[in-house]
Amino acid sequence: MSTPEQQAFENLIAVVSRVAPEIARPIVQELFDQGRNLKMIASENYSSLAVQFAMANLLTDKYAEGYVEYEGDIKPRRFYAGCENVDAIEAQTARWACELFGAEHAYVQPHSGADANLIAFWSILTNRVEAPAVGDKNPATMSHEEWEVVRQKLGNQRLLGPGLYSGGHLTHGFRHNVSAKMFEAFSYSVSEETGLLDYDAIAKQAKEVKPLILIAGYSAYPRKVDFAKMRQIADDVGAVLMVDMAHFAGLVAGKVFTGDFDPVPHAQVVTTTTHKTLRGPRGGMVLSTKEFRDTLNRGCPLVAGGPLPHVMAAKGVCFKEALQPGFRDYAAQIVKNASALAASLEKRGVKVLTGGTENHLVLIDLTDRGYTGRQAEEAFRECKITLNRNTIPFDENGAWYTSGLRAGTAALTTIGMKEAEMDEVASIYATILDHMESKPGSKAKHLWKDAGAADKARDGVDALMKRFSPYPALDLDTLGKRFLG
Ligand code: DSN
Repeated sequence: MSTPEQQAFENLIAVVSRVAPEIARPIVQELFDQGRNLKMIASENYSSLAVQFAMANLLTDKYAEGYVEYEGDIKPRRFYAGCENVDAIEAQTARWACELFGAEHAYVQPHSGADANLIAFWSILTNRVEAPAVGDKNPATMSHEEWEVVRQKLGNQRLLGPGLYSGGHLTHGFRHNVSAKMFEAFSYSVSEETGLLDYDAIAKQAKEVKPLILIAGYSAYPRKVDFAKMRQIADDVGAVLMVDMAHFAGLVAGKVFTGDFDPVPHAQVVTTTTHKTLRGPRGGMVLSTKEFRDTLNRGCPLVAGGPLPHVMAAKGVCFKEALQPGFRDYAAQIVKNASALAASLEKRGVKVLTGGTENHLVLIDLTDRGYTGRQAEEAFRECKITLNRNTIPFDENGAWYTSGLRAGTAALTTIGMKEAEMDEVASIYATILDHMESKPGSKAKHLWKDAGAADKARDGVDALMKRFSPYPALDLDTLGKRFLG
């Protein structure tokens, strides 16, 4: 087989290999790993080769600090010369982002989701706190004393976001993250009885805390969020609603989450990554109403340095792919698969948090099994399934060992798996979980009750992955012979 993709991939690796075979080899090895293991980390996916190739070029060399206005004619506002091609890429990518999500504004420069959240925080702080305090003065020419008053105000604001143990992200106010150091941060939890968000309790807490920013969104919550309700809660206390849709951006783009469950019409600021369910390159983005457009566009110098033009190009390819009608079928299938996986697991006695899922992820509760999430994560990897351990609400094992597992279906859906395959996957999960040694309190490496179970699980994965390929346009045998020997 010699497709254009095969030739391009081989040539690209050959060029790298001439300089650094030590780097070329693990790149090719990763291709084999991702094709042989079940890829079930809920925040990962397989991007297309078009997305990947858009990043593998000289755009990485270009400095383009500043931004480009893209409404109507392109108007560059750069700190560097020679950015015409990057202007065209950034403008096109931002326009596609607005079209895909129905957003008023898109800032496509953030390098990651954490970066996007930091830029969003500072854009809100600049608009809502700094601008009224500064008035028509220029911060750069204010006296030290005058600026100190503004700076104290900026550093004296409150954030209310989902707790880490209730599915929130580190950047939503976790003490070890800068978000809890720059804000006085408060967390809301899911209900202890149902594991679900309790909007009345969040509203009550918001009235007590009176935050500048209310965050909605999650990294590990298996249900839809009612963003219309969250906006009402924010409005009632004068807060800005910021939604982190990093995990479910693909479900928003694919119109699985609509109406009250689509964050874009309800939140003033929406942040995301582009590499999870959205299936693009590793990167971030912020969408907003017009109110925050100008402060977001000044992400540099506000927070960020130079953008990554090669990654913006790949984001553009991703958005164009997601605008195709087939993406809606893909997004719908991700959720059908997660739901089928949850049901098949429960049928086999595996406890699933909240009894199921409405999105791309399933959270498995290991509390009664006598081993930790960390031990289970290792056992799964040994059986060729890559997923991650995760805290569950009110977890007594802490964030390192944990009592849960998080599994996502975005990547397996990309390679064509459907509900029938999810039943096979659930059967392999049950084989692993039911044959791990139960040693309550042990933090040591996991043990098997029956070593044959691991072989059985691995055979199950091999049988499945023989029928699916992440990159049908690539001939792995040829690549393996040439680069792995
Ligand atoms: N690390 C991502 C996740 O796995 O959810 C979020 O940053």
